[in-house]
Amino acid sequence: MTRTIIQNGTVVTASDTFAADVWIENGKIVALAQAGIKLGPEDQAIDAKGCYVIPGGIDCHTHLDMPFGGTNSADDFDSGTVAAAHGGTTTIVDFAIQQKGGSLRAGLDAWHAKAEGKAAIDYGFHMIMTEANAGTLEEMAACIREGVTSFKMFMAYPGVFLVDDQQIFRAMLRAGELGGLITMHAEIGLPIDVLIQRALAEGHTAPIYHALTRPEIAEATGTERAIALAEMAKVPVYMVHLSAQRALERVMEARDRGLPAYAETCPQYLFLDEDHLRGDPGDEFKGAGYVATPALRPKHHHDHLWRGLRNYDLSVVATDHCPFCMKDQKELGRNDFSKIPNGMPGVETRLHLLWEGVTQGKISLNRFVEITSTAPAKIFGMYGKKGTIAVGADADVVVWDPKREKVLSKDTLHMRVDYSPFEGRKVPGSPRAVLSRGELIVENDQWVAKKKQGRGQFVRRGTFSL
Ligand code: DUC
Ligand code: ZN
Ligand code: ZN
Repeated sequence: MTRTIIQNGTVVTASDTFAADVWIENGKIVALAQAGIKLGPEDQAIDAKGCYVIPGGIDCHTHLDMPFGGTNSADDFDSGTVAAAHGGTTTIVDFAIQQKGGSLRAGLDAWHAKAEGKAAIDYGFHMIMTEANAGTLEEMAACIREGVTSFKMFMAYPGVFLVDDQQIFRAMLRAGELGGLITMHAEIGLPIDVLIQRALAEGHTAPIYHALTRPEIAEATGTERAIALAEMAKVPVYMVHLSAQRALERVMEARDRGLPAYAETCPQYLFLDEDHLRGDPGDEFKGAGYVATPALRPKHHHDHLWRGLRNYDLSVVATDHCPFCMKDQKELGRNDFSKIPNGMPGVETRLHLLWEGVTQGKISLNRFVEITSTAPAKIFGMYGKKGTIAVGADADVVVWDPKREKVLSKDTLHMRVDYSPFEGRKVPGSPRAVLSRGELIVENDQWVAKKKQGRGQFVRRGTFSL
């Protein structure tokens, strides 16, 4: 029987760092051993000398092939998952969408159809609920039985995604009965829309107005309200894409009171700031490449978010990967910032960027593993199978070379977009090898597995159990 051994590396989990070889059979980790086991002639050896051996990244927030803002996100399940793998991510959780007036079933079927035969790495789904009515509340049970155990609801985007507090509260109660988890886009969208209409009426059309019409307080208030609703329903709640100090303070306050309030942030909120939305002198529309929601914040928020990650007030770093090309897509909003499709590419660069945080002493090596893999696996019902290096786990493993520098650029990355928000940035580490269920899929920046499209499997996730 062919076995794979990852030799000479330092294994890093969320809790431990130790020298061990990792033995893999039939897609699973079967042993962690100190040197000494002899290789057979058939065994495949991967050298990890000088490298860290970490669990494959889990990006629990992506939007592949998503209709949004009058267009479709530029990566589909083929290009998006291949890009993820090149960056050391071996599992994604994407957002299926319930169309208004449609069923959860139809939304889920549509997302399975998008992913099957295309995804190159393993994937799960959250379900975006645009209506919580008797029918969809009933359907939540079927989603959970099928391994789609988390739901996203929006306080923003009136007429598109926004649901009112009563619907959110009903969905929370139902999730509580079933063991599901409600995740929230916690920005209060009704007043935001008034600010947008006022800015446009005053003739303000440039990308920076995306930030100026979505103030921090709108997110902080939404966060507080989401936590209050979850506290009333006696359920956990998870804030997606938290971007700002005051929103974080609401989460801290809740956690200090012992509430199961969780939050993720994203690399764009740790590394980029509001000034990027101003574009270049003479080319203010370049700022459109930085339009994502919530908006990028002034620089001083970065330190608060890093502190939140260190102190366990923020649990996860995901990407909210939702890429749109400048040409033809971001262009839709050239004369109206509110028509710029919302989102940025990121699924491939998350680990690279956070590694920079490790090298700068902002987070520890173990915390890096925890926020990029272990915590999302635990919160979203995959732990044991995904999210750690342990006997019995899927052999989703990254050999991370801390000395392998890389220049981030649209020309060196695999995401299907015509720009990179991090163009020209040199990052200090990169994957040397990436394995998915024991198969070597990326080595030295090259796709090396025989199969690509369709090799990824749907991950049936468990109920919330923290
Ligand atoms: N929220 C997301 O999570 N993704 C894209 C845009 C948005 O508002
Ligand atoms: Zn959102
Ligand atoms: Zn998103």
